Amino acid sequence: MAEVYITGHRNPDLDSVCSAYAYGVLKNKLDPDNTYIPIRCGHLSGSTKKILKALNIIAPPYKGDVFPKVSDVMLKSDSVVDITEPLTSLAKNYDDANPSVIPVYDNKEFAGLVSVDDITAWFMKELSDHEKVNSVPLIKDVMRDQEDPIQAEDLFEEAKISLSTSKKRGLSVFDGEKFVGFVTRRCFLKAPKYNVILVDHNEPKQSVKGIESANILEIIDHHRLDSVKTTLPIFIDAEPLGSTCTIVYELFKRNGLVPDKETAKVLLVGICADTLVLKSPTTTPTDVRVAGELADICNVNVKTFGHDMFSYMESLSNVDPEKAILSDFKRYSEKGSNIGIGQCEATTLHDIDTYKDKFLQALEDVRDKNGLDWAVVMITDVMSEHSILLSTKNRAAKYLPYTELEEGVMDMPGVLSRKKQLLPEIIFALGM
Ligand SMILES: [Mn+2]
Repeated sequence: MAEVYITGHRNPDLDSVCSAYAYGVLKNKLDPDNTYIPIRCGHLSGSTKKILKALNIIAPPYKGDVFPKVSDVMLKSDSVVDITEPLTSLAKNYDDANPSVIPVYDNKEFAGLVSVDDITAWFMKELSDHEKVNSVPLIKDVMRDQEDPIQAEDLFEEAKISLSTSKKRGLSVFDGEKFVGFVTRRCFLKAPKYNVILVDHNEPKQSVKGIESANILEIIDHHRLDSVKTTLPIFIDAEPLGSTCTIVYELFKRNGLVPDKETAKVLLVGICADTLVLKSPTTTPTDVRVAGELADICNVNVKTFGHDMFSYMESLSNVDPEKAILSDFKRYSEKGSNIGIGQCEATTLHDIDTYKDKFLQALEDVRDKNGLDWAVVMITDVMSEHSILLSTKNRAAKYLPYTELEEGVMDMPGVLSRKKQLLPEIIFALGM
């Protein structure tokens, strides 16, 4: 029985979170011999949190990396041996497991590790002093100084170095202040690998930290391929559809299954989010059909459901502008310029005056901190299919085909897609 993590990318938007959740449901049905655990490897934006909460969807738990940890290899000992017991009481442990260290206790409190080296050293001294062993020592008589404990959450590779540079055969492992196990050199012979399925992304730099040290089992995605390398052949389902949730639903169907009502709702959320309620130019007929089928399962109307969903979003006048810009921010290198394009969704553009100045300021900070030549953010009102572009000063800005409302603020009626609509205009302007 293996554990397999399913993760979206590091900026966990609704499609990422929802596709991980729903694919976990499907995989656990198809393969009950293993456990599939949806996770997220980044923090949720305020709006994503609000929408999930309003729809009673619990986001997958946060897991920042898939590097192997001490807790994955540490040993535990069931027997509780007290340091006041004679050394012979360890005989059973040696018989059973032949360990190089054994944890011992002082009145139920962890007292330290006693090692074969401790025991050998005591006997050698006894023999050199008296030429024979006169009595059976107590465990506390043979125990020597202890090395500092390591933590269960410590990285495997770091703990391996700690132990190999120590004179000890084993180190005790703590979880905070509590003794939880111990490691010996044998624990570090081979690094364990986490099993991971990637959804809604395939590029290693967008993925959970430590992905290069994990086994990637599958990729389910709707982005361009710039994929991680794998050692074994894997299952990949990459389709140019509006959302990963659409692909996940198709996988349910291909396996002769229908998602339950809750899972259908989660999938519909992901589709509505990525396709801006089926209005974004990335929307395909498949997305439209799948959204309809999911809406039927949930007994809702796609439009109403999607619009309600977006109405739970946080007003941009209440958010930290830099965080909001960076929560969905993509970098491009085009025509010798480094540019960054953020996108924020809003339920209305009428309140833009209340926050545009602090967003323009934050854009300059984002540009400077990230070594960019030009930073812009499109504020998109999904319902009215309208965006406003906020932009740092750049000589190419005047070549954009949008009406300038005031300095750094441009009107973009009908523009919803960064990738398909705005980016080509930016590239064109840079070439002028
Ligand atoms: Mn997506």
